[in-house]
Amino acid sequence: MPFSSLVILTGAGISAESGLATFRASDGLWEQHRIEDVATPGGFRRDPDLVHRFYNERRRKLKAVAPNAAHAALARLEAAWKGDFLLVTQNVDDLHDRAGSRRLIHMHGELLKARCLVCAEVHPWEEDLGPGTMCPQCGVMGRLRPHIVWFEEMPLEMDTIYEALERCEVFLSVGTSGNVYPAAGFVEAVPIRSRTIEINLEPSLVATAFKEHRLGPASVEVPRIVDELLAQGS
Ligand code: BJW
Repeated sequence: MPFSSLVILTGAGISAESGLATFRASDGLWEQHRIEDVATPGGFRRDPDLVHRFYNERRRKLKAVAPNAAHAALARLEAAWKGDFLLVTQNVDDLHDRAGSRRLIHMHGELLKARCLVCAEVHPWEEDLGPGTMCPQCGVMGRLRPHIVWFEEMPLEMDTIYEALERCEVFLSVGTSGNVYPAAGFVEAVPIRSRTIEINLEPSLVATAFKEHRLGPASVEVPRIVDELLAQGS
C-alpha cells in the first residue's frame, strides 16, 4: 500500500499536558503579559530586560517538563512512515526533539537558542540571557536575543513548508487555536483533495476549513490517529 505525503502542524496544545502554559487560555501566557511588550521587536527594543525575564523563566520551566504521549506518538509515526513526512511546530519548546522527531521545523524559533544581533550567529543556549551576556562568536556584549519569531517577523523555513504543503495528501493539525498566521492558513494551502484533520479540545478559529475533527486531549487523540494512519498508510 503506498504511503501518503504527510504534513503535521502542532501548537501549544500539544505541550499543555506536559505542563507548559498555552498562550490564549484564561491562565495562559498572554493573560499575564501584553503581546506587544514581550513578543514584538519593538517590545524588545523598549525593554530588553522584561523580554529576557519572560523567556528566561520559560527556558527554566522547560527543563522541568518532559514530552507526553502525543509527542511520542508523532515520533513513532515518523519512524514508521514510508511516505514524505514533515512535522512543523509553532512551539519553541524542545519536546518534539526530545521525543525523537527529526523531520521537524520550528517555524517560530527555539527557546534553547540565542541569536546575535551583531554577527547573526545562532547559538545553542540553555542558560539565562541578559544585557550583560556576551556573544561567543563576535564577543559583543548585550546584543544576544532569544531565537524566537516575534510578531511582524518572518517565520522560519517557509519555502520548505509551502513545498511540503503543495504536495501534501494528509494534513493533521494538533493543539493550535488558529489565531496566528501564516500557520493558521496552512490548511488552505494544501491541495483540495487532501485529507485534513484537526485535533483540539475545542474547534479552532479555522475549524471549518478542515474535513475531519477529533475533539479531545492530544495525549489521547494523537496516539489514536497515529495508529489509524499507520494501519491505513493514509
Ligand atoms: C489542546 C490541549 C490539549 C489546549 N490537547 N488541544 C492578518 C492576516 C494575516 C496575518 C496577519 C494579520 N494581521 C497580522 C498578521 C500577522 C501576524 C498574525 O498572525 N497576527 C494575528 C494576531 C492576526 N503574524 C505574524 O506577524 C507572523 N509573521 C508574519 O506574518 O510574517 C510576515 C510579515 C512580516 C512583516 C510584516 C507583516 C507580516 C509571526 C508570528 C509569530 C508568532 N509568535 C508567537 C510568540 C513567539 C513564540 C513564543 O514566545 O513562544 O508564537 S505568538 C504565539 O502564538 C506563539 C505561538 O506559536 C502562536 C500560536 O499559538 P498556538 O500554538 O495556537 O497557542 P494558543 O494558546 O493560541 O492555542 C492553544 C490551542 O491548544 C487551543 O486551541 C486549545 O484549545 C488547544 N489545547 N490544551 C489538544 N491537551
